[in-house]
Amino acid sequence: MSLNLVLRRKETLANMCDERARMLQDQFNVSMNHVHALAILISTFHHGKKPSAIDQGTFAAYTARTAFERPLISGVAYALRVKHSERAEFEKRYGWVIKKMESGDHSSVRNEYMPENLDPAPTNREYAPVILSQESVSHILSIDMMSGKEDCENILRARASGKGVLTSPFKLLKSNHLGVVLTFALYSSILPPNADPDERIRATIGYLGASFDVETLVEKLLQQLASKQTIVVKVFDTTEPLTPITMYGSDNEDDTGLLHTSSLEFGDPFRRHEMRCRFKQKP
Ligand code: WA2
Repeated sequence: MSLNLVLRRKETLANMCDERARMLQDQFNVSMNHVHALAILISTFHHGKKPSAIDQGTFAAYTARTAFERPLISGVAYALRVKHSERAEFEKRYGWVIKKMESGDHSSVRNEYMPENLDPAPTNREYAPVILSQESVSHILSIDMMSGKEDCENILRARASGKGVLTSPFKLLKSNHLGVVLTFALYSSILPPNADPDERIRATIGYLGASFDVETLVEKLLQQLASKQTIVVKVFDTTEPLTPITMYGSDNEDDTGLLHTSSLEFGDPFRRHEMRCRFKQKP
């Protein structure tokens, strides 16, 4: 192959990869901004009004009608912070028991993710039961999100930082698809931007979360470009550079030589991500 052809091929791959990375990053960022706005909506109309102006019905209707604003998100949900001393009162008021998240593989029929099949959350210092959810993720209603490893880590990091934070890729409940969860903490008062972590933790009243179904929604996004025959796209969480975690794409593909890596910025400075693209066929 002539040098000229190699260079042209390399440039084509770089352009295609950068274009896809930019599209994904843009859709990620608009989705994240809209989830942030939903957190403010709950703060204003649920916590800020007595009685609350939002219940499960209005939240489900509003989030369904605004789903187009969050193209990569399969569902949003709101979990309340409940201290152990408030648990009995909370369960009486809502008329249900705080449930424990089932761990491991939940793809089988036995593990069909219905809140009524779940065990009560074991005693803990505090809980984060889901009280409002988009219909698409109603299977997490009443579940204590602090009983799931990835969700719990996200909750702790979100409330100490005051920023939107992301989990590393993991299998989401029910769908069993690879994805990540985005979490924003809600506070009892408007905190100054420089509030310290302890002050933030003390003022925390709840957590707004969104699940990015990366497996399904990135596939849909890439299909719009109709180039699946040409290149293979993968997305990695490279927070630990020596052990990248696959976020999108299958692991075994032929090595066709050329590889292009495009940077991705998903807005959580604690995590690194990148897109890697290859041609499907050798020239
Ligand atoms: N939402 C949807 N599916 C999930 C999930 C989740 N978390 N975790 C595992 N599968 C209510 O951070 C608070 C949403 C978590 C928020």
